[in-house]
Amino acid sequence: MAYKAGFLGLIGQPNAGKSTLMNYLVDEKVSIVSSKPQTTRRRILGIWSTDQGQVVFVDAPGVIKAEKGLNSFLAREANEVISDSDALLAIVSVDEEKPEHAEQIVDMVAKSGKPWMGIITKADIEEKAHRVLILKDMIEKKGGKALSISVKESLQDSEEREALLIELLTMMPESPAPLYDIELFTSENVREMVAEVIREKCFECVHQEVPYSLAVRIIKFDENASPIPKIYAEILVSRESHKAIVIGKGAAVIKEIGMKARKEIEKIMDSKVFLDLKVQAKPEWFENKRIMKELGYATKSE
Ligand SMILES: Nc1nc2c(ncn2[C@@H]2O[C@H](COP(=O)(O)OP(=O)(O)OP(=O)(O)O)[C@@H](O)[C@H]2O)c(=O)[nH]1
Ligand SMILES: [Mg+2]
Repeated sequence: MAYKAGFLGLIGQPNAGKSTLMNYLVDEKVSIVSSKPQTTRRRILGIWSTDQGQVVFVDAPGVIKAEKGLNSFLAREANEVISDSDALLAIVSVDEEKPEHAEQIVDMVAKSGKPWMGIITKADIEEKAHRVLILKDMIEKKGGKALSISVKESLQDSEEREALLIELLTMMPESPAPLYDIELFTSENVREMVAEVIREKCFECVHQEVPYSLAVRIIKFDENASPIPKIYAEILVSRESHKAIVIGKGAAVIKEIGMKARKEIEKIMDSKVFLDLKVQAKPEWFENKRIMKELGYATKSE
């Protein structure tokens, strides 16, 4: 078989399980996950390499419609992933509230004219299990192959994972060489991963509208500090009232964010680290082009 390599875009509604699926497929925590929608904000690559080829998964923000600010960036990212990928996965969850939303995703993907497949996620949720067949039927009627998956149950089964990966590889175009170094499992650098982990913990520890207008900026990243690496990061919020929420009573919330983030950063860096978090209110930071660019929330054309 000829060597194959390409980009496989993951398209779905917010919270459908795209990032979870990508992490499962590359068998590494590459993209952050939370129980809240709109967790992923820009495309994140997860790479799987084998002797026969390479699949570069492109995890995208969930598909939303928005004209302004940060959300319009999210909307554009999802659309660009559709046009830039070699093949697509339509990710639909059994717990999606509105069935027409799942259909809308499958339509978008089918319309692209690219090779595609439908993946039904969260098949382990018993009360919603009857939806697996309904979704399968809908996907097949639109001309795609459908597969249901539960990351919760499949986690241990590396054979099932391997079989799916091989199948996904067949959707990739022929390529003279891998697109990325075969040793890599992501194109993200450590600094970017650290910022995302901190943001993930904010999604976990802070509620209501606060996490949606919050961003994380690494201020100083001193890997060679003695005796342990030192990381200074800033949590940007858009209002003073949000700042108080992120800090919490007696700084309880920020301490929890810091502790949870540090544990995970230590795993990524394979070393103890010093982590300093500051919260800064910058009204409407998402209207500021320079900050948006610095955070990676700007497209090439901006
Ligand atoms: N029960 C169950 N939960 C799942 C499964 N896959 C994902 N989840 C949960 O669904 C939630 C959303 O998962 P994400 O991977 O962050 O979803 P996403 O599609 O990347 O969401 P956005 O980035 O916000 O668009 C998390 O709480 C996951 O733990 C699954 O197979 N079974
Ligand atoms: Mg995501």
